[in-house]
Amino acid sequence: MKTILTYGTFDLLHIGHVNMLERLKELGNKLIVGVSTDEFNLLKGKQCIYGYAERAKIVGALRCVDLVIPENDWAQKAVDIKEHDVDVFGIGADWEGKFDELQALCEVIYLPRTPSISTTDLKKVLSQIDSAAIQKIKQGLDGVLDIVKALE
Ligand code: C2G
Repeated sequence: MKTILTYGTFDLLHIGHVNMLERLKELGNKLIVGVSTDEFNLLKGKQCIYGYAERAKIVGALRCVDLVIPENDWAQKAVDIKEHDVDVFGIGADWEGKFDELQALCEVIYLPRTPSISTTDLKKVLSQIDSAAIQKIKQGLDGVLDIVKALE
């Protein structure tokens, strides 16, 4: 049994997340994913759309994921690696070099991210859709008000 471990927020799960998780699973037989709790995300400066329970359930529903654990702090990785007898710690290349100290406990790899997709971009697109729709409704209502005024 070759166990792989990774961590992340996984808010608004998208193809970049799925590509990473599937690539990591291909490296072994068991993939454990530490999903950042809401409290830890505040420390990471992230405001999520989905709370921890939803994000953990969505990630856990992926065929390539065997176990989801909560990620409560930066320091738990070494404990998790020992507790789950992890062979490989893997994460996106945006973290290149940040977790090299874990090489004392297991193999550490940084995989390329999927380009041009991020939760931050998705949030921006969603907010623009909302405002565009609201603008259209407002224009329509203004038109109706003009007609009403003309009939007065
Ligand atoms: N990812 C990716 N391609 C993207 C976006 C994300 O490969 N376009 C990867 C990231 O590199 C990471 C994983 O998907 O390995 C989860 O990304 P995030 O949810 O943004 O998590 P992050 O903030 O990187 O949290 O202790 C480690 C942290 O909890 C990692």
